[in-house]
Amino acid sequence: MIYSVTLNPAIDRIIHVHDALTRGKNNHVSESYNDIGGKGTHVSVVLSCLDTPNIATGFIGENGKEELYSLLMERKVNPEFFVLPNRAVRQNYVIMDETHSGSFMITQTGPSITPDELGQFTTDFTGKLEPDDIVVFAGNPSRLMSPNDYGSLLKKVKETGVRLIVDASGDYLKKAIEISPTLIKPNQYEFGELTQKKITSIEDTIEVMEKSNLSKIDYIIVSLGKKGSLLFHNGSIDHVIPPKVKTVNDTGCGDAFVGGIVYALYKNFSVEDMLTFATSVSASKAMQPTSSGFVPEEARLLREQVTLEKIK
Ligand code: TA6
Repeated sequence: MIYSVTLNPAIDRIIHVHDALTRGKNNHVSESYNDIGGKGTHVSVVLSCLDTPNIATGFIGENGKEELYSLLMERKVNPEFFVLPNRAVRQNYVIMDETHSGSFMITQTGPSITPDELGQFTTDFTGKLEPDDIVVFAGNPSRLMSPNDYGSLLKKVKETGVRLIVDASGDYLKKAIEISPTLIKPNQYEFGELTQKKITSIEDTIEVMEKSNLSKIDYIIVSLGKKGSLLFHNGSIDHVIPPKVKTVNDTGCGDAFVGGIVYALYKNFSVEDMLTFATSVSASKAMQPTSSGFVPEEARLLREQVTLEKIK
């Protein structure tokens, strides 16, 4: 089974405004709608779009649970979250204007989790896991959870023998690499923060990677936005370049990419196929007005425009 773990899911309130979003001015809404927020949840939406059974888990506030569950089930995702009584699902705001130069993301902190609840979730979740499962922790927990608590949860999950994929940032990513997960996918900025190095180019990324002590991690994918992604695996380095698409909503493109990677690992694709597939999924996501989801047929056509370069 594939499990996506979102420790701090959200409902995204997506708002389009006329003209350019401007301070001090009354910005008029042209359109607004809601979608699934959080990152693991988006990985599950991609897998369900590909008719691949998966379970979306993590923590969820009691208030707002029904709305998020119905959004997930509309997308054929099977939610099995640990419910936090008397607390609310966080709401994030994704604002887009007519400049089409990317979204504004405003995110809430999310609910607190008691040590007992964390302990109970850890026991329940690790008790379900089988060694041939794939587990994806995507998105940071709420800032109310310490990196140490996050790290010990990951450690207990890793000890079950599953393939563990982590998409996190900052101190949470630092904690994750201590347990050598199967795959991490920092973006250029997060990789720079992790290695304490200023990274501005593909060459910088390769140089820093080759000097780093991250070799115990099977797959390291550094996403570079429109410049594509670099995959470091077994001493080889591959660079994938995405197709040019008309971006409608860039929110969740990184999550969709991770969803494509997970599907490819599950289907035992070659690393080349894994990269081109995930890149086409992410490109199709960019063309959607929502935060999550993609169109498989569209991704299939876009994949022909994806470029792969073997660097080493
Ligand atoms: O990656 C997109 C997204 O998951 C949005 O749906 C939005 O909810 C936000 O990012 C949440 O990010 P965070 O890092 O706060 O978990």
